[in-house]
Amino acid sequence: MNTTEHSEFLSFKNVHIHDTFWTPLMERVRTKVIPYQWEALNDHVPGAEPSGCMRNFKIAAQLARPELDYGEDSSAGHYGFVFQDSDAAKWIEAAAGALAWHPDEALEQTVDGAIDIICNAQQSDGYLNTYYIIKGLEGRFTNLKDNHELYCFGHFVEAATAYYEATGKRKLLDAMIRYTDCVDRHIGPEEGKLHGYPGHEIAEMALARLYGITKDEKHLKLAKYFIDERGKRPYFFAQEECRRNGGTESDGMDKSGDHYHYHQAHKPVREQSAAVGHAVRAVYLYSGTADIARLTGDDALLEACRRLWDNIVKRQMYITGAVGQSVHGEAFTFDYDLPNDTAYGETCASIGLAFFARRMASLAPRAVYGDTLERALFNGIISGMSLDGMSFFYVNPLEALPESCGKDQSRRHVKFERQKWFACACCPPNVARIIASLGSYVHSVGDDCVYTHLFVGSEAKFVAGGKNVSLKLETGYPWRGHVDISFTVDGGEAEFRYGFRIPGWCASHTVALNGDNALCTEKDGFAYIKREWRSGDRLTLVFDMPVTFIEANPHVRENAGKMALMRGPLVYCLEEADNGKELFRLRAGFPAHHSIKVQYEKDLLGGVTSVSFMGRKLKGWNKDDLYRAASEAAYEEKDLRWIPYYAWANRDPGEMAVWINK
Ligand code: FUB
Ligand code: ZN
Repeated sequence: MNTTEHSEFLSFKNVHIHDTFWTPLMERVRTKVIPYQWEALNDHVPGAEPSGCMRNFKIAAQLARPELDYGEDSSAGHYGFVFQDSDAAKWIEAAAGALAWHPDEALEQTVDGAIDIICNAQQSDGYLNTYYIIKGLEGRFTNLKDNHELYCFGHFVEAATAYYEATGKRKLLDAMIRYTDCVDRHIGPEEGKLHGYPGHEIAEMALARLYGITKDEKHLKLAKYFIDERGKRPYFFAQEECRRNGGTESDGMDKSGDHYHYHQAHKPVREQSAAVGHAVRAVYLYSGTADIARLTGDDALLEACRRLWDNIVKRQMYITGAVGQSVHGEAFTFDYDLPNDTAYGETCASIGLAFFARRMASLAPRAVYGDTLERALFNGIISGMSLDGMSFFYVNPLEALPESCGKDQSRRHVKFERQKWFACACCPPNVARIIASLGSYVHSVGDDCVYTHLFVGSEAKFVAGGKNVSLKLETGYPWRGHVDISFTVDGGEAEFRYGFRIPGWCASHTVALNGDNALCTEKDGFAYIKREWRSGDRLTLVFDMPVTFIEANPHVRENAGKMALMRGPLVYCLEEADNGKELFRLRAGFPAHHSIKVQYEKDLLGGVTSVSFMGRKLKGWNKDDLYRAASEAAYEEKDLRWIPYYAWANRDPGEMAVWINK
């Protein structure tokens, strides 16, 4: 493994964002989403699905009684999904990110209060999962496959590390270290322990992050064990099922791997090469695998990550960075199968893809990782949240026809209006936590090089060339491709290489250093300048950002004869609100470039750059003729107005399409 290519992303603590695009979004998360979600976790949102999440912690901590009226589940005391705890963890993580850029005593007190309740529920041996605490501890660690114990554990480890990073407070961190010890006492390679691993991955990357703080080898070892053990024969999931049913472990010996594609446990991770199964689980696993590959220098794991990465981005990813094509199992399907109107594209899955991209970028500076990261962020992730921050998409289709969503079972999962909350509320707090921690996706620092992966207005502080350096990035991205980067070096010069990603969508760019053309070396889509940087040095990057018509690989049968539109990192779409009904009757017609109108509209959808040009529309048709002779003359001119995909479904509900006929 070429460890000289490794780098570590700066923490959100060290990258202060002030960006024309992202700051309003982050502020929305801080001032609206986080308070709203706190209300939701406490069942205080009228008309929304109850969560039961904080109430479960109170019952587990014996601070509340279980018999309050929560419907059928109330007799058993625990309300909601087995993984309800994870919503609180994600909320804490989001709050941690927000506190890092905007100190807020009241919010911090609320989080501290939540942590007190959560820690009160912790058992004397460190165990902390409300489902089993309430339902009976004898059941714990008996169904790792389905019951999300290690998923909730992983989310809490993530929350604890984030809150510690943001505030320096250790209460939750120490609680999670104790919980890790507890898990470690029950699961591992030693005789007498369960040779198991998570049914829903995340603990792998969470433990890697914990190790980053504690440097305790035990934490890294447990994460590595989860990766190494997964998919080995005989299958642990089969064995635990037999044990639950009163059989012996050997009863599960003959179960085939086909049962475990959903969990990516059909074969050892090192042997996997195609993304399969539940998409969120998959991308979380690959993210954790990339962490362990880097931290342990394991080439076989790195190769597996590269194969899985290629399979996703070259064959199974939507243009929006959505992944997981099918509602059945919320899962990947097969290469080039990318249906637009039945797409699943769970918001959490795009978030997981961003996690994976960040980790792959940490392993080697290749532009494709940052390209994918920004593709997911600017499109499939933020489409998950309304512009007012008060409603959310779980599923992110690339085409919506309201009538079909209501009348066709196979499209029931597709919504054309965002919802306030969900019984399974994994996505809203996940969007909040990634946006709140955006600072940790911008730059990474390696042995002799500092890399910029995302162009986000910000001020970053780090050590390079032995000096304290601050790097200020100013940009009008994603509307304009102009980026100014200025350096401040404490105490003279600092020699290091500085590399920035040349976005994959950009065909032509210029780089100036202190006003003069700069000579850069380029490798894998990064441009590099090595010099003694000093205060006042300024780089000016100009990325040409024309409107681009995109085709899909011809194997993507759903997009045959169709095109999509991008400008910079943004994918665009057509909506009924601008273009009328029956978007499927439209044709783009490839206008000459000069007749494309690109216009920043400050009053449209919170301020967006729209794209308009004259396309064509199939003219009237007698409703009683199901078929007729085809004719080019049947088309009339039609002005098409495109808006960024992330902003769809923020006006009157209606149709939407990303891909239309050429
Ligand atoms: O299983 C926990 C979460 O719920 C998953 O990550 C989501 O896909 C949803 O199924
Ligand atoms: Zn989700």
